[in-house]
Amino acid sequence: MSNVLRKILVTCALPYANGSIHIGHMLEHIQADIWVRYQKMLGHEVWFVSADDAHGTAIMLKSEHLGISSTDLIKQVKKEHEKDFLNFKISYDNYHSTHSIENLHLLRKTFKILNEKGLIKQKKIFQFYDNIKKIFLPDRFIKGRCPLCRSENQYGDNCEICSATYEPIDLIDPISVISGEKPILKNTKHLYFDLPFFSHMLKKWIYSGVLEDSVIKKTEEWLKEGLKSWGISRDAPYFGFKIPKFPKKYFYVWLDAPLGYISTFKNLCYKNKKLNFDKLWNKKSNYELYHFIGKDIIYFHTLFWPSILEAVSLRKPNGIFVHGYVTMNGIKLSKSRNIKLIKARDWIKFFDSDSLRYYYATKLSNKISDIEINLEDFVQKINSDIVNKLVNLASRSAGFIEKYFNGYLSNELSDIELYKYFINKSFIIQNFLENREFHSVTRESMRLIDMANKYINEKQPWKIKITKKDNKLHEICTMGINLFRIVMVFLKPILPDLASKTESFLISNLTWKDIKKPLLCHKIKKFSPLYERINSKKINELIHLCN
Ligand code: NOT
Ligand code: ZN
Repeated sequence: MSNVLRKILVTCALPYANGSIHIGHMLEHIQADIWVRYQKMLGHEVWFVSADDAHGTAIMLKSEHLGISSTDLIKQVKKEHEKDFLNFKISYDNYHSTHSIENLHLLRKTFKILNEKGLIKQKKIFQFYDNIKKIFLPDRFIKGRCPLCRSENQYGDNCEICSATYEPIDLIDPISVISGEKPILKNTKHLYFDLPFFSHMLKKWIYSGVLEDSVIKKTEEWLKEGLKSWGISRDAPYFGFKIPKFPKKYFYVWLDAPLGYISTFKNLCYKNKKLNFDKLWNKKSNYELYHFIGKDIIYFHTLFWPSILEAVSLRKPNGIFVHGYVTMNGIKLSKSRNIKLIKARDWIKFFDSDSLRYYYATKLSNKISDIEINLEDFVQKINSDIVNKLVNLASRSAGFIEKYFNGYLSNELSDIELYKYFINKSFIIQNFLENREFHSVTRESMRLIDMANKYINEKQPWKIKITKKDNKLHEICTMGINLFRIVMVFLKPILPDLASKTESFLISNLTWKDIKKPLLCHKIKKFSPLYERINSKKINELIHLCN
C-alpha cells in the first residue's frame, strides 16, 4: 500500500424524508461508514456526507395526511434520521437537506446552464390525473397489471416480477394509489433534459473503471435500448423548488436530489473554512469522489448524473459502489412496499450498533447480490464470533496479567513467528477493506482469532506454575493480548464501539502503523467485559414491537 495521502469525498444516497430509516437503509450507511473509517485510519483526508432527500409528491401527501406543513415534516424527519445515524455510529462530516438554500442556488444555476446550452426542451404530453384528488400522478402512484407478464399490483414505471420497464399508459387497468379510482388522461406541458445528447460520452465513461462489471452490463442494456429525453418538471401541487418563468411547475425531485451531493459539500465548506469548493468539484480536481448506492437507483447514477455533471462542466465520480437489497426471510426490505420494516430506532432498543455493523460486514462484498438477514443467525453469529472468540481471547489472557503481573505485559512474546504471521496479514486485510470485501475481513479475522485461541489452548496457561525464573505464563498471556490487539485493528472500522473500549482497556490506540511493534512492558487496565452477549429472547421482543 503506498503512503501517498489521498483526498476523498464519499456520499451515501440521500434518504427520503417521508419516513423512518429502517435496517435495510442502514446497510448502505454502515457499508460506506466502514470504508470511510478505514480510509481515515490510514490518515487520508476523507469527507463523508449525505442529506435528506426532502422533495416530491410522497412527502407532500404524507404531510397532508399528518396535518402538518411539508417543511415541518422534513424538519422532524431530518432530526430523527440524524439521531439514527448517530446511534449506528455513522460518522458523517455533514448531514444536510436538499431543501436548503445551497441546493436552491445550485439548482437554479444548473438549470440556467442547461437552458443556455440548449439542453432543455418543452413537450406537450398526456398524463394520468387523479380527478378526485386533482393531482397528476407520479409513476409510483399508479398501479395496474404489467403489460408484459400481466402480474397484478405493479407500479407505473416497471414490473417487479418480470423487470419490464414501460410507461404508465401501458399498464392494464390502472388505478390511482391515492384515491383508488381509475385515473383520467389529461394534457400538460413539461420540460425535458436532452439525455440522448450524452449517449456518446456515457458509452465511453462507463468503461473508465468507475463501475463494477454487473453495473456496466445493466447500463449497457439501457444504452443499447437508446436513451430518451428525461422529464425534469412536475405540475403543482408538488413539494419542491419552483421553476423560474414556468408557472405552476416544479423541478422534479430527481433533478435536485443528486445536486444535493454537491450542495451538501458546499454547506460543509461554510462550516469548515479550510475546505475549497472548487478544488473538489472542478474537472481537474485531485479529490476522489465515490457514491454508495443501492441497485435500484443505478439508472440515475450511471446515466443522468454523469450527464448533468458533464453539462455543467463539473468533475465526475471515480466510483459508484452499488449494493444489493436487504432481504429478510427472502422478502425484500423495499423502501416503497408496505411491508413491516424494522426501524433503526427500534432495533437499537434491543441490540447494540456494533452487532448489526458486524453482521452486515460478514455479508458485504463489492458485488450487487442481495443480503439476507436472519435474526436467529444474527444472534448466533454475534455471540459466537464476538463473544466466544474475539473477546474471549482478551479476557482469558487478561485474567492472568491482572492476577499475577500487576497488570503489566511481559517484555517478550512467547512466539515471535506467530506474531509476525498475524502482522503479515495486514496487507491482505487492507486490500479487502479497500475493495469493500468486508465479508473477507471478518472471515480472515475470525480465522486468526481461532488460531490465537488454539495457541492459548495448547499452551494451557492455567496449568503453568509461576516461578520467579520462568516467564512462560507471562509471555503466553502477553501473546494473547497482542494477537487480540492486531485483530482489533483489522476490525476497528467495523466495530467502532468495541474498538474504543479496547483502546481504553489496552491504554493504547489501535492503529495500523503501531501494531508492527508489540505492546510490551506495558500496563493495561483491569479487564471489564468488553462486549455483552446478546440474547435471542430480544428477537421476539423486537418483532413484537414492530408489529
Ligand atoms: N432518495 C433517493 C432514494 O432512492 C436517493 C437519492 C440519491 C440522490 O432513496 N441522487 N442521485 N442521483
Ligand atoms: Zn411483468
